[in-house]
Amino acid sequence: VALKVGVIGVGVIGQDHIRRLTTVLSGAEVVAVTDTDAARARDVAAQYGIATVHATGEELIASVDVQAVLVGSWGPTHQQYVLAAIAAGKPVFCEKPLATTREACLSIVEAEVAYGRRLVQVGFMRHYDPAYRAVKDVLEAGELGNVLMAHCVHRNASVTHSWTSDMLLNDAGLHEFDILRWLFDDDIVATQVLKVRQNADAPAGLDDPLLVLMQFRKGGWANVEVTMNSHYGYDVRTEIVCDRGTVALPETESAVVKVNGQRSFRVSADWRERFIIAYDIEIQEWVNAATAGTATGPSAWDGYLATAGAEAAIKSLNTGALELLDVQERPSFYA
Ligand code: NAD
Ligand code: ISE
Repeated sequence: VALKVGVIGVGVIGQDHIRRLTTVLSGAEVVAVTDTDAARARDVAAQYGIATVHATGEELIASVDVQAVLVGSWGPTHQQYVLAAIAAGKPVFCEKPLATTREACLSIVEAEVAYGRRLVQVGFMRHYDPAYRAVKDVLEAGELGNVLMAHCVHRNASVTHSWTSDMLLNDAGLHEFDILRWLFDDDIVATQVLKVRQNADAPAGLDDPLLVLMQFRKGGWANVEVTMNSHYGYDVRTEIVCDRGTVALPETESAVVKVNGQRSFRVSADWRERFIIAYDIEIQEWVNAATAGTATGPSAWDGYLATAGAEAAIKSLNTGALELLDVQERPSFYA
């Protein structure tokens, strides 16, 4: 019997997840949607044959027809919906960020711990990307020794004028705070953000690009370039430097063409194209776990630490200094 899913927020990623739940994955059926843009919710429901359009997220979560909740609305709305899902005892997949402040994330962590069983999975899809998983497998095999450094790149082709400098850190950069903790198998203790000469095509006032440094508890360091106006495409790169070698994401997932003295390959247009397989695996694993009455993958604790990292980075953007992450002890629940 298919898991009955309700989706809150049917913008770009909400619709993309509905598409994959409906036409790609197995074991789930989208039975309800809601969006503050009611006309959009009605259009999406009609397009995918979804039975019910709810007036609010709370109404959707409370519905007896909804067994599991997917939150794809704007970041500032995540806390209220994830808390409501936990209160209802329903598995919830929440797109990143888990919530936009450390305190809001902590309230979710505390609610889940009090509930006594994992219900929350956070949308850090890179954990499901075959290339990132291959890098993680190499690191875990141990032949390369300890992780010392990482050199990373996170480039988007372009952004709208609504983008602010903070978003390079708590929207795009958030993934880096999460995935580097996972790859280093270590917590980030401090971060520093360096401003770079502004890209000539970035909107006035947008600090683009930024260089983000992260210091790890065991002494490792990572540097991450975050660029929002690469022009040429969406490009995510990571090279991990270890005692006895390095391991990196491949330059491309596409075919490499050599002709007329040139070598070339396609660069992804955006995150939807680059991480399409990762999103499919991520949401399928969420459906499987929710059907089994549990949650796996990136947890509320991971969401809390990523937001804490981004918050410290925003502080550093303003002070120019190395800023310590201000975080709680990890509850044994998330060991
Ligand atoms: P979007 O603006 O296209 O869609 C957001 C939708 O939420 C809109 O339809 C909006 O009307 C709706 N909404 C806003 N407030 C609401 C509320 N209170 N209740 C219900 N609906 C509400 O944005 P998007 O690009 O789809 O991003 C949505 C979320 O997904 C963000 O948190 C973003 O960071 C995340 N995201 C994650 C990835 C990823 O790679 N994992 C990629 C893109 C976006
Ligand atoms: C977007 O919200 C994402 O999460 C993408 O993964 C990221 O690369 C992009 O910069 C964000 O805007």
